[in-house]
Amino acid sequence: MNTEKKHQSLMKKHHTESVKKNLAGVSTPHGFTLDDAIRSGVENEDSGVGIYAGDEESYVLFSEIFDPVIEEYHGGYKPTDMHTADLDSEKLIADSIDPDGTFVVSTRIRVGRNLKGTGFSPAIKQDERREVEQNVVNALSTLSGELSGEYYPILGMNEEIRERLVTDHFLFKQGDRFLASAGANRDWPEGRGIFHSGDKRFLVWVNEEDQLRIISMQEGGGIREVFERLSGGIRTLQEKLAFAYTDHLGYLSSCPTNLGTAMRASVHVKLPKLGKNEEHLKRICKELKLSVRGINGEHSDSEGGVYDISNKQRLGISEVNAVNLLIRGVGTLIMLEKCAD
Ligand code: ADP
Ligand code: DAR
Repeated sequence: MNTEKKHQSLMKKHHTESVKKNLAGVSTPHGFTLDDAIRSGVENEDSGVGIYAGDEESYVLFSEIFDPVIEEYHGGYKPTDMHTADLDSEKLIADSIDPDGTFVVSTRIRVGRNLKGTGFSPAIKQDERREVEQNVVNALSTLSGELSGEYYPILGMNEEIRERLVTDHFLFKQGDRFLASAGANRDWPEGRGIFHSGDKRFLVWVNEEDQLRIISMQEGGGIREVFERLSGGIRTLQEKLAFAYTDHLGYLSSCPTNLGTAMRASVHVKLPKLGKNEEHLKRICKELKLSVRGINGEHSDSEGGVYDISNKQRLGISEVNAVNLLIRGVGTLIMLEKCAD
């Protein structure tokens, strides 16, 4: 008999009889219901969170379940707390995460954004997704200098080019089973695409898990350059696009794990000695408020002793503070790697 306790997602934990009773029959302006929101966690019993928002109204109308999920995932963030944004690179504590250039292979910072008043990936209809794509592409055409580039729809993209972009960590694949259950893969690949600058150091994913993933990345540990490129791109885009934002939850994302800054700042870093005991490495990272991933995206494995290390906290922390936390944490990991046998 399988005696192993079934993993319980945050959704399952907070999907109480009161929630079921009070939210039955409630739907958002995009026709999104509680059953729609929890479907991913119901269909994927190994979900860690298991709930997605279909639009900004989901976080208000379904707050009886979203609030406790958010509070538990984001380290006690209360329904009355306020989020503050800060993209001032002057407050960064270092120019490079690895000045000697011996451990950090590459640095990437991404933020998620969704357009105000629209359906998010689990609820958006086909015509609205096309409209979002067009509005974003129009805004991308205003980027200049090192940020200027081209938009490439995935629909009709040469398969060899698409595969190479994914292998080289630039492009996204169709959503995983969690996103599929959430409805984010409907009409794939129509309305999805990638914008990138000539040097592929500035990229924007269109209509992946969020409507925009704005990305700055480069080889090495030059965190200040990566941050300033990203904040410059965000500044230009928000002159043309209105992003869904509230003082309480910051930038609104389809998955509640990405609220607030909606930022994941990551390095691919060589930690072969610490990696010999991955559970110990994960415990150290937890202490440092860092997440550990493999190097080919979420749910992937490490390769060659290289790990994807990033900030865990996204909400209730500013962008500069999240990046400074990564800088300090990776510095500690590199020191421990040097001391390890
Ligand atoms: P997200 O896009 O939500 O940050 P993923 O873990 O799915 O997260 O990463 C998306 C893609 O970006 C993957 O191909 C991954 O390998 C790549 N990636 C993430 N961090 C880095 C990094 N520091 N250097 C190079 N590629 C990275
Ligand atoms: N796999 C889902 C979502 C976790 C966070 N990752 C995102 N949003 N890509 C889960 O509930 O475990």
